Amino acid sequence: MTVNQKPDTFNGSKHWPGLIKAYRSFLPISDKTPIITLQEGSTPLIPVDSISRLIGKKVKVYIKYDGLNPTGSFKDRGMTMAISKAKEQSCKAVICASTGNTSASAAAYAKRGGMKAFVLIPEGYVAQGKLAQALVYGAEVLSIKGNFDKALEIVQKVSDNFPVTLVNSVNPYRLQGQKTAAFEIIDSLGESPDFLCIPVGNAGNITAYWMGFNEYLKASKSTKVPKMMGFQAKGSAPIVNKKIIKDPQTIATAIRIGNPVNWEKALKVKEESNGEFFEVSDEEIINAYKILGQKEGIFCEPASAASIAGLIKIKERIPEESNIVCVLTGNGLKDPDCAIKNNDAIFHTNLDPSLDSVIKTMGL
Ligand code: AN7
Repeated sequence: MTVNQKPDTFNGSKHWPGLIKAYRSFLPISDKTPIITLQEGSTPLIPVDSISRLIGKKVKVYIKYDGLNPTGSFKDRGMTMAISKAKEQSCKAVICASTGNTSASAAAYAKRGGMKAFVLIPEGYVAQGKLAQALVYGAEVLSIKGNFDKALEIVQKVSDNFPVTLVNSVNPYRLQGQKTAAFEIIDSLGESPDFLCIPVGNAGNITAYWMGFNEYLKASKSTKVPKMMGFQAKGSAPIVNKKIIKDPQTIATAIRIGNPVNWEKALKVKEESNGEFFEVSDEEIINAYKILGQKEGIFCEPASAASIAGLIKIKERIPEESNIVCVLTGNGLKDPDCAIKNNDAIFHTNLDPSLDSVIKTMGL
């Protein structure tokens, strides 16, 4: 199986129109829906040979680099749908709880659609890049002295009682948009992979991918579906441990979630796909994060590296010659603090600004 080049024309034009127009016939869109888009989607599927070699057994590993979406995460796939439908329903304001990426995406798309965006975030646990985005896109940011799960509880009540649309993944349009990532993988490979490895927080994305793989199977675009392998961060792994985590902890703040809203759906995905859930430690996450950076030139945020960390952890279970796609959900630039603290670079500082000192330091 080889990766097909994306066609360089789309409906006769060289311009990718965004995922709603590209996959319109698979989405709940009518002629009346105003399409609010930043031309999200069409992200690269990149072979990562150093990871393939690490797994061995002639497997082929690809990453779906969804950190290359307009606001740097997969959330844009769901947000173009959620905000377009909110606009269709004449909504004036949206709200979400977020570990960071949803707030950045909601803010960007709401503003593009001429709406207000309110975002609730857990104080002290949102990576700097994500907070910067929400502020620059002009969201109203409400930072609470509590975790994501508490924030979600509050925004659900706000949207139940006030004319503000909830754009967390309980909004069904979010998953509709996110399922297009599965379409793109099959469009690139010409077939479904054997395994999909994906980080799990609220378990919306794993649910959306499973929907996408099944819809493409039904449309005869593929002949099989993958085993869905979900990875949670140790310390924030309620599904793996079969219990709500009151005070979730992990370096991967994006998936620092103790009571996933799509928990039941995730269990169904696991069962139907013959998949499995595992937890990966912060150490395993950072190891995968560094391999991607140093060996592949790919920079993702720590939560995303959980998919690669998970694959490495379960490599004994992977059969020979499997095709595996690992989803990299968010861009590395989202979390510069993590990057600065966790790398093996040689970084010389305080040098004299002279040719001599530079040459000497370089060992030439
Ligand atoms: C990079 O932004 O929940 O399992 O509020 O940002 O669908 O929740 C983020 C989740 C994986 C988990 N990777 O996806 C939020 C939020 C990244 C993420 C997940 C998130 P789900």
